[in-house]
Amino acid sequence: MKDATPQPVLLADYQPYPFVVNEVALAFRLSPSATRVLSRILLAPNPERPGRHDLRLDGGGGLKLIRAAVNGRMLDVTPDAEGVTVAAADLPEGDFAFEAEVEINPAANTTLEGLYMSGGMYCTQCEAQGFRHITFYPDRPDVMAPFRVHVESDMPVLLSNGNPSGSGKGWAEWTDPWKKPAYLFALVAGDLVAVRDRFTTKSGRAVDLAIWVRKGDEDRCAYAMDSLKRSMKWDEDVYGREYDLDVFNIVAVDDFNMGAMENKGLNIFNSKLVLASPETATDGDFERIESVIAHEYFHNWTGNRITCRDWFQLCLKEGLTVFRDQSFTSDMRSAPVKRIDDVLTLRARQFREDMGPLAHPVRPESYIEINNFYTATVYEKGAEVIGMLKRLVGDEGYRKALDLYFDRHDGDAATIEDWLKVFEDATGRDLAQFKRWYTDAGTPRVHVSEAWSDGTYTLTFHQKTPPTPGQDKKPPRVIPIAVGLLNPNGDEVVPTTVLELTEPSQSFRFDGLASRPVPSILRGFSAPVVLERATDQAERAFLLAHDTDPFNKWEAGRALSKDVLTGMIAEGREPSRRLIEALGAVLRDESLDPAFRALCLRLPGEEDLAQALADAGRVPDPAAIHAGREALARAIGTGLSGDLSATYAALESRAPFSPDAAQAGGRALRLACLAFLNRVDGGDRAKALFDSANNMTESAGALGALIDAERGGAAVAAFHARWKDVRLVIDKWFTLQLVHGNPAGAAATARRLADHPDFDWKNPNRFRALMGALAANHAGFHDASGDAYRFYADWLIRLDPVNPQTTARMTTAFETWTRYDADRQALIRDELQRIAAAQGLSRNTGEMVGRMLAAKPA
Ligand code: 0A1
Ligand code: ZN
Repeated sequence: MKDATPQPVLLADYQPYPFVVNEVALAFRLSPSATRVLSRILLAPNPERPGRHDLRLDGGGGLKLIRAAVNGRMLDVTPDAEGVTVAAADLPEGDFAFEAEVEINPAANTTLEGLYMSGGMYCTQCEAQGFRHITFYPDRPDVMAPFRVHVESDMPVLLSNGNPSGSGKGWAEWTDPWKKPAYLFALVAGDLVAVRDRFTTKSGRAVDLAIWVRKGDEDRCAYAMDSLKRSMKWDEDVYGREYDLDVFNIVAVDDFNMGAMENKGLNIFNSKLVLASPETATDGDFERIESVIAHEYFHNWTGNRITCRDWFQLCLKEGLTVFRDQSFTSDMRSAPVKRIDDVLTLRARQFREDMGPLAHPVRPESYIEINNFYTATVYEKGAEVIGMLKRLVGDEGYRKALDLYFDRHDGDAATIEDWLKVFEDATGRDLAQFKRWYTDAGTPRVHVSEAWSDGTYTLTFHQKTPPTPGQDKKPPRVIPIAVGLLNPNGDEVVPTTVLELTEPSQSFRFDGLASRPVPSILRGFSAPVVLERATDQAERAFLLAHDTDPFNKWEAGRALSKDVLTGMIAEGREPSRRLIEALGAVLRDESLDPAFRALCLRLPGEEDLAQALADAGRVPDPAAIHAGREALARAIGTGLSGDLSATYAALESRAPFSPDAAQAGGRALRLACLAFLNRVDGGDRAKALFDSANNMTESAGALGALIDAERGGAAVAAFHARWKDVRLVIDKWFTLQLVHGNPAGAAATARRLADHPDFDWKNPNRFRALMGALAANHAGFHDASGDAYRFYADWLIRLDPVNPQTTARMTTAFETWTRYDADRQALIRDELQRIAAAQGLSRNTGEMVGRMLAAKPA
């Protein structure tokens, strides 16, 4: 697996492929350990690359070349480790057909990329570069072609991209009329059953929808199907985009490295993002299913019809598609709650990434292993950048630009330059400075100060972006800052206006005010920046009570909680009465959406507090953070016990379960109350809820609370006994035991659970359920003994040769290592070095630990 010295790929080196591919025909004879793949590829010289060129085709180590031919003439070629070359001299001058027969071994493929087997079925994953493990091909997104696929197998269900074009006993044929890059190729063969439905597009095309699952799972597909139909309708209504084939198939697989994959006409999903019933899935699971089904469906236009020229442009499809799925969820559920959730994720994952050794631009300029760049920066910050663009050009400008984008680039492999150009052409706006959001890494810090005299209020902003690996100097960016002003009595005197920062320092004046206003800055989180402003707890409490912007209302409470917690942790202060009263007021305010109240009541997590402390120049102490957060939760539980109990009791629902946002919000608020009450009632309510719950949201919530109250024992066993045959629920069983309870015992619990017969470590969901949960337990993972670090690194070393992609992603548990004390830094550095030195380490994991080790401790 190990390359001598893996060379980085550079954006600056891009060149078009010397050939165009006009057609691809593939034939598969499936067999678990010896599948034959026959390919016939029609090529022609690419006028963009004049002259004669060798034909270079990608093809990974697992391919056994049986024979190859050009225009029917056999070739005498020997593949190297990464592909095969046919010399220009062996190629005819004009069009020609390259044919090959290769043998591959899907049963031995544990990497879950290329063609592999999961639970007895064949399945593929080709993004980013999996197709080269199936056959020799120009495996790059700018080579697009129509595909015809013939499959022979004794499996009853044989699926591929496009429309079915023939079938008989033991074979099926599929034709995809839309040209596509190889990363969108998919093939599935298995003993599957379909849950079917139908959608008629606005121009009258009838589309047969099917979700393919294992027998017995059919009754957990309804929500995914409903989400699919709503996504199809939404994309027509909001973006004017219709579906373009006669069938749309979704397959659920248990072994999958990521969430899901948008293969043309044949989406493949991690089963956890398809299967759901009230008994087995939480409200969070339902919401995630809805959004990922939408995400993959939306890729049909943003990703498939218009794809990326090269992998540096990944955000072109991912940032835009995340932005689209976020808008969809906002329309389906509560927009303010969705915005707050998205910002929580952005800060927890992307800000963390942007502040550490793995920081990179939304459009990177170099990579060693592209699979390491499916990151929060490319996805989530990529979406934020589009949100800003929309804010700057307005809703109408955005719609015009998108119409132009689809019109101009349909069928293309496009770039960020193309994307920005449609906005410039549609709106007349110069986006040269805006482009820095794509090219410069790092989270800008925006410092605000204010002045007041004679009815004039002035806000002065300074922007500065800290250096990131490989980028020291950062010129100023365009930053849209949405601002509103409130009167001291709480009335809004200046409604939301968007200020555009373009300079390092800039002032904005508001005239004719009767009294000094209270500013509400960065409303709706109008830009992905860190806002720095000297303020006090009284003002935060005021905004929590009065701000008309729901995001900033929540943000004020959040900032207040963080101030109080960091004061408790770093300076030994007492829990704040003001905070407890302010939270009490929110809790009692029935005019507010329960889901919003639940968010306001959720205390910042320990990782978030570590980040806040590090940001303020302090060294975070994980045990002290845990203790401080516990102390505040207890103080709130005691201080608000009456209100919390009343709300908890009032929210008990007798209605039949529905996963809709309204019911889910009620459950979220109820569990938020339980989190505090649990600290004062010794787990009694949690026990009663666990015994009576008829849905997974409450069942899992109650089990977590019982473990926190150190009363988990019998419930943990009962939960396992009840769900032992439902994999996705057993994943939760592993996770709950690691994210709850006394962190001092987390590493020991992890060791014990890794010995459990259900710990099927080669299954990525199960591996993450245990290891990911350990890493998510901040105080447990960072226990001063270093035991958790060691255990975690041991497992990464073990997983790497089996599944390098998942291993590499999970190394990010260590990405924050430089923020801790010297002892912890030394412990983590040792583990990173131990991983780096592992025999035959993959390029994926090697790149990640190499970048992390290059970081200089603060
Ligand atoms: N394009 C998919 C994500 C994805 C990426 C890589 C994969 O395998 C390495 C799998 C899925 C999406 O955005 O949903
Ligand atoms: Zn995507």
